[in-house]
Amino acid sequence: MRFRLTLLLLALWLPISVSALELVANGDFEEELTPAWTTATSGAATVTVRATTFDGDPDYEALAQKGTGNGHAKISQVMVVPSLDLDLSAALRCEAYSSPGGPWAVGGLVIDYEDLHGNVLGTTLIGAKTSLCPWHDSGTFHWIAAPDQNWNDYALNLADEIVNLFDVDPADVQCVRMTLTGLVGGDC
Ligand SMILES: [Ca+2]
Repeated sequence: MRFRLTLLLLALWLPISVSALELVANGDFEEELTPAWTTATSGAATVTVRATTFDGDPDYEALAQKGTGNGHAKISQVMVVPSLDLDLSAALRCEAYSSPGGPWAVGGLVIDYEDLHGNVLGTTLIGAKTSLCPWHDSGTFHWIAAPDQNWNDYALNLADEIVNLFDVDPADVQCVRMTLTGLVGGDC
């Protein structure tokens, strides 16, 4: 049996804020995922849940997981942003595996910079990928590699981060979409 799997086990704790304004609804997952978060899946063996048991604390975390076969599991939220001077913090545990010759896999947090019409202008991705993943840094894409498969804390200022996306004009960005993603193959 060929073993093709991507696992994304991640808790998102992301108080994204401008001054005292909290932009992410239910960012600690202490309430049911919907309606603040939207889940989407394709393919087999997908999981999009929240639970208290993914780390050692009694609070909730969220999991987006895609198992064997092409497809994805996503938990996302889009927010209108008054500016990109936003401090994002997230605790993530990101994993990606593939068998030799199998499809590539990605697990992580996708940050899409969008206009008001939902057009993606650029993307930052924090996560793990397998060696055949075709996504590489460009003028519209910046990869931040998870250092290992343990829980790690990340902190980004989005105005500073978007400088890495040199083909994106920050003034064009009006929305930010956060997506916990487990992805296998070219389906994204
Ligand atoms: Ca917990």
